[in-house]
Amino acid sequence: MTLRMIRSTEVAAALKANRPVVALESTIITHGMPYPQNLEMARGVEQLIRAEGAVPATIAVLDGTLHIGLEDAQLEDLAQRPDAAKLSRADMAICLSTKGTGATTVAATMIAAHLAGIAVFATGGIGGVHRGAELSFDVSADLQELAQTPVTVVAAGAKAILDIPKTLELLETLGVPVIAYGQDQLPAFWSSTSDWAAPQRLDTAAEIAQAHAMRAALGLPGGQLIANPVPKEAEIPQEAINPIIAQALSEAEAQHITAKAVTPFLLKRIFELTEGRSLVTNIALVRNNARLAAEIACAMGALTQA
Ligand code: PSU
Ligand code: MN
Repeated sequence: MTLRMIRSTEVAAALKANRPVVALESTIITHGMPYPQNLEMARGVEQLIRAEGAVPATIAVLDGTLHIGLEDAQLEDLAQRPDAAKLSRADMAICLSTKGTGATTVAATMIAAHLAGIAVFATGGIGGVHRGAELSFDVSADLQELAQTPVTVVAAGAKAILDIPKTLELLETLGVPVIAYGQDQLPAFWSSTSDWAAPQRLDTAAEIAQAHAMRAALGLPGGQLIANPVPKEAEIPQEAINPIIAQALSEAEAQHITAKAVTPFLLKRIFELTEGRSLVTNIALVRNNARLAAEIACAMGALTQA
């Protein structure tokens, strides 16, 4: 079997010229947000990255081909495909070999980005250790991926629907640096702060790029997680979101939602229960992460030229 991988015209040109590229995932488009806001978000994020002087590479599997960068018509089509699979590390090869179509999670996007030579990736929030994981064993494959694939992932912390302290413990065990950007506390996705201190803090994109390069110099596998707080004006404070998260979680339990369906179910219920406010915040934080990721990609480029 040969892997069919196509780089968009824009991405191919940027990689060839060693210009900064930022990878973007597609599960957030197909499973994380409703149409048409998902498409607007995806297009807007790509534009922001270009405005910062980098090139966006949205990653997905379309009819058995791994795409690194989507043309606009492909993006538009994917945003309206309810049948797109949710692909993590375990699912990617089968989707490709059976000529399927699917959107990549954080884990799968990291794998594809690394394969294509892209070192920075922006998303909303990574998957992590779910609440009640001591019984359900529900721990996202995103965490192990951060431990083994050398991509710097910019997120707004772990999604607040998760068990944040357990997620931090596991990331520490796996040797993944968790770096809050510009503050001491770990951000919690919809909220800019949480009750937990971040293990590390860095204040500039250049420092983040240097830390990425130093990990490689040490011969360490794996990436880094950058926890970038949602802008204050767009956040939903913890006191407001926590009871809604609790309700969504208890509904998921009552309806026996398990495995891959858990995260999309919770995001959808929180969207409904907040009457759309969670989506406004989600879009704001993704945009904020894209901006920082583009700055980091530019700083990495400056490092290799130095
Ligand atoms: N961030 C968002 N919305 C999402 C996700 C992240 O703002 O939909 C997706 C990512 O693709 C992440 C996945 O990898 O949720 C985690 O799913 P799970 O918990 O099943 O591993
Ligand atoms: Mn899971």
